[in-house]
Amino acid sequence: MVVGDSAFGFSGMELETAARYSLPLKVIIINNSGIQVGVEEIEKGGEVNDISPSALSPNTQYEMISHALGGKGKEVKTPEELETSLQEMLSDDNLWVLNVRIDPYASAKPATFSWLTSSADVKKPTAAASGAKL
Ligand SMILES: Cc1ncc(C[n+]2csc(CCOP(=O)(O)OP(=O)(O)O)c2C)c(N)n1
Ligand SMILES: [Mg+2]
Repeated sequence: MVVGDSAFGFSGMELETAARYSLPLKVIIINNSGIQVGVEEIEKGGEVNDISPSALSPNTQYEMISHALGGKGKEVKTPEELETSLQEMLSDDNLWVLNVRIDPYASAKPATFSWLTSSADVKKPTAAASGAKL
């Protein structure tokens, strides 16, 4: 399962379900420290009222939740670590969480599905091109 860091906040405790049923679920968290923007106020040590509710703490060790449940997990910060950690995770029969720390300021690639985003900078496919019938 590939999930954003904020989305993991919505559903992360389902890892307990996976652990309880001994399901070797593999979770890859794409961690950009929140919902796209706002982390700069946390990094500057800003006042609580200056911190956007869309920003999440960059140093949250999401992978430790898997350890707490008897699974395994790693924080990943480089492409090389991603490759070795993916290989380790996929050849292991445990519950796993990879906390993949990416640049919070990285721009998003254009989304393929127009219903997935309302960003003004995303070029939306036409109804014909997307195959939409409505
Ligand atoms: C159950 C549920 N609640 C709320 C939303 C609204 N929602 C869409 S994207 C999103 C947050 C996305 O943040 P993140 O998972 O960190 O991904 P990012 O955009 O940072 O890549 C939310 C709350 C949703 N889609 N589903
Ligand atoms: Mg995010």
